[in-house]
Amino acid sequence: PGAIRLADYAPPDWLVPEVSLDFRLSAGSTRVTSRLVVRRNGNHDRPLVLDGQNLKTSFAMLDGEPIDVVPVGERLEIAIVGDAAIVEFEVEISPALNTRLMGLYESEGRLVTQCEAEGFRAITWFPDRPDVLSVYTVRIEGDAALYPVLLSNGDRGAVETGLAGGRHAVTWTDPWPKPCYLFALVAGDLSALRDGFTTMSGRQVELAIWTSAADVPRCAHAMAALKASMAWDEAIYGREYDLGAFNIVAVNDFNAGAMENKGLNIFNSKYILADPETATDSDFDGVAGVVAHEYFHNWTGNRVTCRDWFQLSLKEGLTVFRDQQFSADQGSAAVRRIEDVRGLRAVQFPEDAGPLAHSIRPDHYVEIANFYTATIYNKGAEVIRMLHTLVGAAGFRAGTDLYFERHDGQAVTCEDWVAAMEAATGSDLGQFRRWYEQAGTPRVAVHERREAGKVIVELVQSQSPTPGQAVKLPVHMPFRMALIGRDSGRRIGEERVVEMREAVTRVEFDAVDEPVLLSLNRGFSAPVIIEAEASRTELAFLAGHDDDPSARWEAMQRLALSVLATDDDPAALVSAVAATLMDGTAGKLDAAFVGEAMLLPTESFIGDQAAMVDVEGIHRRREAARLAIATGLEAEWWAALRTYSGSGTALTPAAKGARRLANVALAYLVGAGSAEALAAARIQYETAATMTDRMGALSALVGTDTPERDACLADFHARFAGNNDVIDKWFTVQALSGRPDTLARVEALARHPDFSITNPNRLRSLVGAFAANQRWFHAADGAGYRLLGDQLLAVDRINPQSAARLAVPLGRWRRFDAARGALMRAQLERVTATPRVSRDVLEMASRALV
Ligand code: B3K
Ligand code: ZN
Repeated sequence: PGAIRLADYAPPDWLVPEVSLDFRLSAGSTRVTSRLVVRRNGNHDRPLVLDGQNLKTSFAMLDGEPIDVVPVGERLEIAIVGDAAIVEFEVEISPALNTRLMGLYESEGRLVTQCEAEGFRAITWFPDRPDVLSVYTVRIEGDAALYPVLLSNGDRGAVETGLAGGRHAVTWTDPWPKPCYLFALVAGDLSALRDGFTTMSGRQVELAIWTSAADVPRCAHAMAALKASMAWDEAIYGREYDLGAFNIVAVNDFNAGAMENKGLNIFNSKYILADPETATDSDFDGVAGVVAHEYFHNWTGNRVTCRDWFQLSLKEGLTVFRDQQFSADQGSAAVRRIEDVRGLRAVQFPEDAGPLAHSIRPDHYVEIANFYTATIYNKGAEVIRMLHTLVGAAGFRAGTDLYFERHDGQAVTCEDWVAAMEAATGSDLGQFRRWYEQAGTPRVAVHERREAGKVIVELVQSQSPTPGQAVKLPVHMPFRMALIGRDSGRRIGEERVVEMREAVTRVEFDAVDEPVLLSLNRGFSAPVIIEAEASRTELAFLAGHDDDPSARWEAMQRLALSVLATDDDPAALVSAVAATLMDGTAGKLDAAFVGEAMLLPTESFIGDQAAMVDVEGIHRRREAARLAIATGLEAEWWAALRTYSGSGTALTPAAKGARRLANVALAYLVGAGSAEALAAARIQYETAATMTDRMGALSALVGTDTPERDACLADFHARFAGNNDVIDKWFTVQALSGRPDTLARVEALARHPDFSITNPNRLRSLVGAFAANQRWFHAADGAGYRLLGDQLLAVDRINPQSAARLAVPLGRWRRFDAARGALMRAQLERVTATPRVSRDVLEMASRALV
């Protein structure tokens, strides 16, 4: 399939200032009539080009006269003589048969839309590109019993009741011009949790979160997060909401996490529904983070949108950064930053190091759905964060103000964003723009020496080639660093923000009379890989003393990686863990940080550090270290469990931190294997007041070979039968198990009546999770790869977007030994050789093979 190139971008030949849509809903066959006011854009004689997919067109009219339309593939050309015209269509679509979950589809009897990136073309003929902005009027008519609630973007207008055949209708108008990817419609039997918000200029906004009647109480956390987000965006960015209503709908079948449709956000229910009984602390954080993210898109995405899909990070990187800032402000900023960094390194770094590497502004793609990646989102957010660090909070605000002032109502580019930042702050971001073009993770090698008492540090940046990009130039980045006294354990002097630009940057610290250790890339100020020599003693010291939480956590990670890379006695790690744990119990560190620091790097992350992943060796050494930490500190873990458990259901940072640390303690205790620990886990499982604690006990038990494990797994399934988000957890916890029978269990679970490949969450909960289980997904005989290949091909016929995501883990084949690599490639080749495989999957599998 042909690639689409940034270099080929041309502005739209025709604009569509106004659209009216009329939906006559029915699950089997929905009729959509459309009326487009089109206007020639510029001086040319090219036809109007429209996109359409799976549309049964019953009539077309140009300026009121019927015309014959003959689509070529998924495009339709209409020759127009004047400079403006009215184009009308009636098409028929089938939501019930739409398993791709793009366009209008059915989920649990409701009708919902997903249009980003290119789903609107499955609803009606339209120039389906983000730089065509229109004002929409939408009439929705449907059976009043089946679809009592009818929602679309904007504000509700006329309501028609008592129509023939038990039907009713509602008309919505959205005054804000928007690209069609932000169009949304929802119809169904829904109940709302309602609330209100008064904006900074005193306007009233009606808020509603729609779901089934039974789930309404589970929307309270999302509602609180929505109100907090609205207030935060006013306080921090001066951005006010701009409609009289804000609606959110939770649905169970959804490809992504959520969607920022103007005034009508549609969410994967996983990111709305939460109560202590069914959601873990991290689920609660996920709900708040995604609600905030989608809300923040109202300005960064909707009011100012993307010119073309190459600019996706313009809205996504910026909006992720904004939601990260928001979450940091709401809870423990330090722990939040560590979690973001951990996520970035777990997913984005490997992406940047493999065949799927691309820059945050790619220059070509085959299927845009494949570019909703950790690079666009999370590395994109890191790039924005660096800008924030370079220009400072006030400069950044001046930059965003100017960006909104210049571009409100426009579809723009990453260049427009950087230019606004530059103009508002007077800074030179010329070299900084390379971050938008270059793929791959830069490395920074650190060399340190003393000259006349002064500490001289040389930072050397370099970057390996990535597919299609052989030459890399040095990038401009802020590198925060400080000195820590090796005797005093205190920071010496001020922290420095070094602006690296050249390949080599020399940094000089004034003479100090104490030996020092370097605290590097504090706050993870630049998304790079650090190469610095440090002994285990030095790392242990920094893990106990660095005054920057990210750097302190990083020292512990580096120490763990150093120990786990060898068969050495893990004693150094055990004592560093003990010291941090003691600092926690003594109240010197908060529990959430301690819980975070106690977690060993995952097997995948350990694997990422070496040129070749030693699957069995990593598992064996990590298990041995876990056992050493568990048995060496058994008394301390019991003490921690006693100190930190019983924090109830509160969602304060302190209570969440306590639960985290208590569950880490429980996991180590179960790992040490005493009967008392198993009994404690069983009791915690049974008496848990929160899903965090119930899941904590279940995860600890699931790796054991005990009757407790089987009893708790069975109870969990029975207890939460019918609750989709919780049953997903039941699949995931088993797919991630370290037990040797995991593969067989996953195979059996794939045949379980609750398993379904049509539901993206369920598919991810089992197959996606299993692919992250390094030890058993990478079983030497290739059975894990085969399972993934089978699932991928089965899903592809139903939902190509879901299927394409499953190709990613196989793309890491170069990092494994020849035998495994061949088995992984064999699955990718099997996929590319399958007839009628989707464009989504074909692109991913072919890129993964390179
Ligand atoms: N903008 C949507 C992404 C939809 C994904 C489509 N494949 C969600 C978000 O980033 O907010
Ligand atoms: Zn987004």
